[in-house]
Parts: sequence; structure tokens; C-alpha cells
Amino acid sequence: VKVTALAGGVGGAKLAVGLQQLALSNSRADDLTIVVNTADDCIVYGVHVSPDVDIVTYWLAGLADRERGWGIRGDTFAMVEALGSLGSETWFGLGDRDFATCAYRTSRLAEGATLTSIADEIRRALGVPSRILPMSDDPVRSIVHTTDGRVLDFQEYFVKERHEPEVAHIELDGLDHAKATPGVLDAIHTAEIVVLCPSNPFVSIGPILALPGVRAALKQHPRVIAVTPIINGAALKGPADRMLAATGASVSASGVAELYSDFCTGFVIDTSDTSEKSAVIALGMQPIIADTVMRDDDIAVKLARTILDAP
Ligand code: FO1
Repeated sequence: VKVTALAGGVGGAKLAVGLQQLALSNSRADDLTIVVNTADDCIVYGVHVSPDVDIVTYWLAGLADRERGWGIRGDTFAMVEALGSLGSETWFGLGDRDFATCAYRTSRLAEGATLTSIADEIRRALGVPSRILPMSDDPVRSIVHTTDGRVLDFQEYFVKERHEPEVAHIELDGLDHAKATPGVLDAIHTAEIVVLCPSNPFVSIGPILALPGVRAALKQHPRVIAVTPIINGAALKGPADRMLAATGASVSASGVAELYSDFCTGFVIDTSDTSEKSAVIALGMQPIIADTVMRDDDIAVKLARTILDAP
């Protein structure tokens, strides 16, 4: 089955691992494409970091630090420590090998390469069989407006302030001039199934959906299945639950399902959250029940199989 998945960081990466293992077990590695959010990209320590693209790449390469979720297992932090001793701020923990990835990206961008071709070069160099597509080659940035009137870059909000501030709204800076790459739209059109990973609907999936043509392509697609990032009223990781509450939506799996109800045909809820089933049906989607907490790769593969087997 030709699959295209839309993903943000860690939750997206874990499901991508399950989908990739399934594709590999059928000797169809090139059937999987992951479209990844780039709205939390940033320039740190002089290099272009694409956190979600790098997280997905490292997980698919088997290199990820699975405890932290981001970065490379066993990486050292000598560069950041040295910068700290020079008086720099060091709240962003970019490992030394991770820095090399980002330095490579930065120098290739300066040579005129696109984010898409650079992501492809990096994933091939690290032995990733699946295609990894940044959502756009144009800069789009999530800017966080807090209820106390501050305006923060996404990583400043997420890492420096540990996503503690209350969010009033998210602005997608650059969206007016941004396009999804032709490869992204094509990957949606040609997939037999499109999967929305259990990533934050506002700052991970939201920026992908906001690009011109993406939502329309999904509306035309006969099989789009999303996996809930909310279980029993709470996000497994990150601020998705508080962001849902801030919009006045119900803080539940069906609250997320509602955001996708104009194009999703199926919605995966967790086995511990089956009371959400009727609300998903009422939204016109097929409810699918599965273990969505991907504590290991076997659970991720099982979840991937349940999604692909769903009607
Ligand atoms: N997340 C943190 O909470 N603290 C960090 O110091 C940190 C460093 C980091 C370095 C490279 C990278 O690719 C990701 C990194 N992340 C860090 C994760 C990242 O900021 C977020 O998980 C994503 O932006 C949200 O998807």
C-alpha cells in the first residue's frame, strides 16, 4: 500500500517507524512518504535547525535518542558547552552530531539547495529507506502569542519556556508567500492512504494543512485516517491539550477529530478512551480503536497495521 503520512516531531516519528517497518517487511520501503512540518525551524548557534525533519530522520534511521525523543543517541554537547563558556545563551540543547546535520543543511542552503533536496540527501546518507519531505521550501514560522501579551518564536516558547506560557493564538508567519512543494501535493494525490500522525494539531499538523492546496487535496482523497494525540482528555506529550482548551474546543479525542472532520474518513482513538467512539461517528468518521501509546516499535507496527487494515 502506498502511504503518505503527515507528521510533526516525536509522536509522528514513532508512527513513521511503525509504518516503515511494515513497508520493509513487505519489501516495499519506497512506498512510504512522510511529509514533515517545518514551521518550528529556527536558526540557533548560526545553523538552520529543522527539529521535526531531524527527529523523523533520526527515528527512521534508528539513531534517535528514544528517551529524550529528539537528537541523536549518545551524542555529546561539547559545542554548546563551549559556547556557554563564551557567554552565549545555551537553552537549546543541540548535540555535536546533530549540529553537524544542521551545519550541512546551512551550507547547502547557502549553495542554493532546497530544504527538500537537503532532507533527501541527509536521509539517504543516514540510510533511511522512506522518503522524507519537508512541507515547504519556503519559510513558514509558528509564532506564539501568549495571553500575557508576549510574542515568542516557537522554540523560545517550547524549549526555553518549556511550553508553560498560556497561548492566546498561533500565527503562521510567512504563510502568505508559502507553497507546499509539488512533491507534497503529489504524495497526497498518489497515496492509497493518507495518515495524520498523533502530532499537535495546531503547531505540527496545522501548518501543513494551512499550505495552499493541502486541505483541498485531502478533501478529494477517499482514505484519510488520523490518529488522536489526545487520550482521556490529555496530551501524551507537549501542550496540545492546553492549546485545544484555549480555542474553546473540547479537550478530547473527538475535539481533535472535529478539527479534521471536513476531510478525514477515519479517526483512531485509544483503547482506553472508547467513550469517544460515538462522538467520532457523529462527526461522520469511522472510529478505529487501537493502542496509540507507542511505548516500543512493536506497538507502533501494530498501530500502523490497524490503520492500513481499516476500511
Ligand atoms: N527540545 C527540548 O525540549 N529541549 C531541547 O534542548 C531541544 C533541543 C533540540 C535540538 C535539536 C532538535 O532537532 C530538537 C530539539 N528539541 C529540544 C526538540 C524540539 O524543539 C521540539 O520537540 C519540536 O520543535 C516540537 O516538535
